[in-house]
Amino acid sequence: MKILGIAIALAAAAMSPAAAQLPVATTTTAVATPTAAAAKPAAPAEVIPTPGIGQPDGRIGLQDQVTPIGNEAANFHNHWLLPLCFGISIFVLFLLVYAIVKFRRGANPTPSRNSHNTFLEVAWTLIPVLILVAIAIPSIRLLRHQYSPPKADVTIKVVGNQWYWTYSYPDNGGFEITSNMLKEAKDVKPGERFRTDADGPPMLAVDERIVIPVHRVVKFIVTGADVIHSFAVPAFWTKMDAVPGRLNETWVKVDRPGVYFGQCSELCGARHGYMPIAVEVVSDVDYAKWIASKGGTMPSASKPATGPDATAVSPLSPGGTPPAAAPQIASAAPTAPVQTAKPTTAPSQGTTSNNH
Ligand SMILES: [Cu+2]
Repeated sequence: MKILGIAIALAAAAMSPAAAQLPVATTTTAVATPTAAAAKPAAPAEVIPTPGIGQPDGRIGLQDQVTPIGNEAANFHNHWLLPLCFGISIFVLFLLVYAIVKFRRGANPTPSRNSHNTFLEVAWTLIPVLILVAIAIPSIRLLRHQYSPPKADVTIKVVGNQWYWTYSYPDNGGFEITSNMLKEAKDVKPGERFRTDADGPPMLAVDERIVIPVHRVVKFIVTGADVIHSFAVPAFWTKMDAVPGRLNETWVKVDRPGVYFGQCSELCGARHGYMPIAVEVVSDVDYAKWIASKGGTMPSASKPATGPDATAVSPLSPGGTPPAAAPQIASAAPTAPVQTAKPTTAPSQGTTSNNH
């Protein structure tokens, strides 16, 4: 009910020009602490995207996969489904051409009177059944792996909005970031931030990336604030609808650090094509630094989780719930309110987007 309430509030707010302000305001109250005056720790340097990894580069086929599920699914597709489709298509084409040529009227003035052939009938029933079984077994195995996720180390709530994404980190103090597409230099007002190649390709780069730790199980809880969106990152083999009033869940475990791009994949209105997704995958240490720079806390962190051993001694998530996070916020020294952690970003651009 609480989530539904938030969704309704967001939907209502989306009708006013101040829509994008709301998530920020809510977040600020959530993490405001007596330590608000403390200096904001520096965020780790932004990761530069690698061309051809986590983004389209003109090649035909699937993007290189960086999750175990993605690898399993891509292997199934590339080495089993695709050859099978190709083989069946070629075989049917051969039969067609063979029948057209061999049994043409000119070569057969007296047509054959055959109507039954037991061997052929058994074969053309049995072989397709075997092919379907051969597809079903790896397919169901893949589904089982996909839908039985390991225990999550990090949980992130993903909300689709017209037309930007907000991400909140309930395990890390509940702060929220708003992610807007970066415009090209020619499209911005003087002084406004624009896209550079360090941010990513045009139409995919965003001002605030989601940051997740490498080799960790990250659970995404996905919902929509206004209409149905879809949270999709091709290199992770992830695509999950963001439906208002409903919580969907998906997960990833990324094997290599880097930046991976995706897009909203459900037609959601006029600027559907302008709400990309960018995920930055970093080491545990950099993840803890980034969390601290946003005013968040690491679960069960009695000391600031910025040292090299910090994440080694404290697992990223003990399965903590939001109430458990409250004392952690108070005990973590280098926190700052999220408002100060977002100097250049979303609210203004979010509002701009809505005005288009
Ligand atoms: Cu959308």
